[in-house]
Amino acid sequence: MTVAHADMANAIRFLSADAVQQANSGHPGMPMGMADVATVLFTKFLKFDAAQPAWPDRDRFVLSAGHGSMLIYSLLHLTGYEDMTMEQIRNFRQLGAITAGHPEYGHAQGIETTTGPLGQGITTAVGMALAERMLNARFGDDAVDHHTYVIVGDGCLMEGISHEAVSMAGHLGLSKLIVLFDDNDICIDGPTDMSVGDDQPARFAASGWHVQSVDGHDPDAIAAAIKAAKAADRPSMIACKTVIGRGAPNKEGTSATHGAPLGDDELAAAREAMGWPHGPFEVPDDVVGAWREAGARGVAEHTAWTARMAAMDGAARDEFERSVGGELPAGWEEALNAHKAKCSAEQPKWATRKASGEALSVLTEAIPDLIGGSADLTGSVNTKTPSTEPVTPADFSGRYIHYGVREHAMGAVMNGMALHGGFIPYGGTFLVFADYMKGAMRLSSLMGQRVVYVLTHDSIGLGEDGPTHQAVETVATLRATPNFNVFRPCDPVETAECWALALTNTKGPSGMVLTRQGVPLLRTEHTDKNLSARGAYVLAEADGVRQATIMATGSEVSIAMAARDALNGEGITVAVVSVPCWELFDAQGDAYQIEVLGQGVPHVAVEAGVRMGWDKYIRSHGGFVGMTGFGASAPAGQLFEHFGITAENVVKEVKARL
Ligand SMILES: Cc1ncc(C[n+]2csc(CCOP(=O)(O)OP(=O)(O)O)c2C)c(N)n1
Repeated sequence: MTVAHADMANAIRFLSADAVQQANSGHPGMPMGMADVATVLFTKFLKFDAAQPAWPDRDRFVLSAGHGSMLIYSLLHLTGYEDMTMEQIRNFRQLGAITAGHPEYGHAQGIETTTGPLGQGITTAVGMALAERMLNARFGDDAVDHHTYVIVGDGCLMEGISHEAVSMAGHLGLSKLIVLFDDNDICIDGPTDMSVGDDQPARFAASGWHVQSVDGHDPDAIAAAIKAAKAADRPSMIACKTVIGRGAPNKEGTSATHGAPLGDDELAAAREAMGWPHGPFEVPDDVVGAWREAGARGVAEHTAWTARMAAMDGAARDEFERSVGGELPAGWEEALNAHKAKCSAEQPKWATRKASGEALSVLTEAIPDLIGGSADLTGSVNTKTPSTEPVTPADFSGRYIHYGVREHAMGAVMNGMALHGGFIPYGGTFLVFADYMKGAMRLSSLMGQRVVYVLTHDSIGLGEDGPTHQAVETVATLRATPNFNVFRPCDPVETAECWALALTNTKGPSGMVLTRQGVPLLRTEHTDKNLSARGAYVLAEADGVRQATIMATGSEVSIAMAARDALNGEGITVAVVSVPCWELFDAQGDAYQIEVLGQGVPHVAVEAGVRMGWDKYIRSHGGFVGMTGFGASAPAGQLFEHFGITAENVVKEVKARL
């Protein structure tokens, strides 16, 4: 006996509403409203195998409207994902449960990305859909040929980042991206017409999308629309007209179903109205059986895929497995060490942004998984290399993405590429614009994704562009973000070392904070050892008993060295410590920190940014030379003088503490 669509959808509705009721917290309205759409998608279209959640060629499903997390938890439970037990559903939003308030990547299988900050999901999905096309261009249809489905609400589409995402996907013609819009006219404050009047289908169409509008409670209409979307040669958006909280007789269609449990009485009335006589967390066996069948629908396709992979040329298959597994290919370290040795020998006076570009030339040649890009600042941030040809709508075999002036999308799209697998994305903009993509950077950190943010023009050292462009606080905010490694290398050798550290960290993102202005080469003696790996090290020991320690990062390390020379001239012997990465230094523990910083001697730090955070190193009798406010517009040399970030002031700070 086949189970009716209505019963399948009601299983989602009531599991979701019951879990929210039990937790006394959460959002029942969205899962109840989108239950019909989700049922059609998961039972008829989505290519997945609940028993093998990591199958690389599965379709990706992203719940961009992450507040409706019970929708995905219900789906994962019903389709038979092993870890999504009824116990987990009952423990929705409780400590230790995998059913967190919003879907968290890594907590449960089948959650492809963390969502909750509205707009991130759809943009991350653009990155996944782009990665799919790029991996397809490398390995062919037999290995990679899948769709990315996204559920968005009005909230996601009001967020600015969604405009960047929609525009970018339309431009690239990502035809395997299908967005299902929960078009329910309700958000938290009430009806959406209080705050937005956009014609969403027209907006998507204007960006080159295929658009349709359907009754989101009519399973046949939904199925026909998804079928047409799959056949389209463009990304596709289906506006699904739904009733939020569908089934709750007194609350449906209102924002009362958003963000609060329905209450026992309303929940009982909903059971009555929808013909669902089962108790809380009860799903009848035939309905569970039908859902489990949906969860196993993809087994045949998965088996066929496995057979195609087995028949593939061995070298190609090995390469596919290596890149999807996130392993770096052999040989890159030797190439980078040769580059380091060359820098030490030739001593170029490059800006570190230029040094980064040179290191990337070596790395992108050795590592085909590296995908570069920039938010319309390619020539300034030095992210394009001879090995990375642009990705275009007509050819996805390239390795360089022109993100356009879309920093926020760049961050989220890079997250999507990293999550999809097969690629290590890096993207560049000016450090000060990290604020524009901070939402995505935070999610890279939270999800532990290997994404590298290239952040140039890192201080007043950029000069004439003035205070709007001169980051003073940005490095501190990035350092405050857990699991985000901030690298501020002092010269080309350290820059190469920091790139190596960023690429070998598979558990989180990195920021490469780089100068616009030239810096002298300080690491004149070559070693294959990565001296930046411990976060800080003695660059120049004191010529005698250490009387003080000067520590610095980036372009200020050379100022520290000049101060050391000046102090030496006065018979004061000080060491200079380069601190390219606080996070790695902090991970070393006390013994190494004391060894490097020295005990019982004054510490002076110099960095062309705010002091926040430095006190943990400069401790009680320390000094700081840096910025206390915004910068100014003038040539860089004058600005360093004007703001007192000079060797003379470092000398003064040291002497005042002796
Ligand atoms: C960036 C961001 N801002 C605000 C919120 C808080 N928030 C959660 S849901 C929501 C309203 C979403 O409305 P809609 O997408 O229409 O969802 P529905 O009410 O239909 O469930 C808001 C403002 C958030 N999660 N993310």
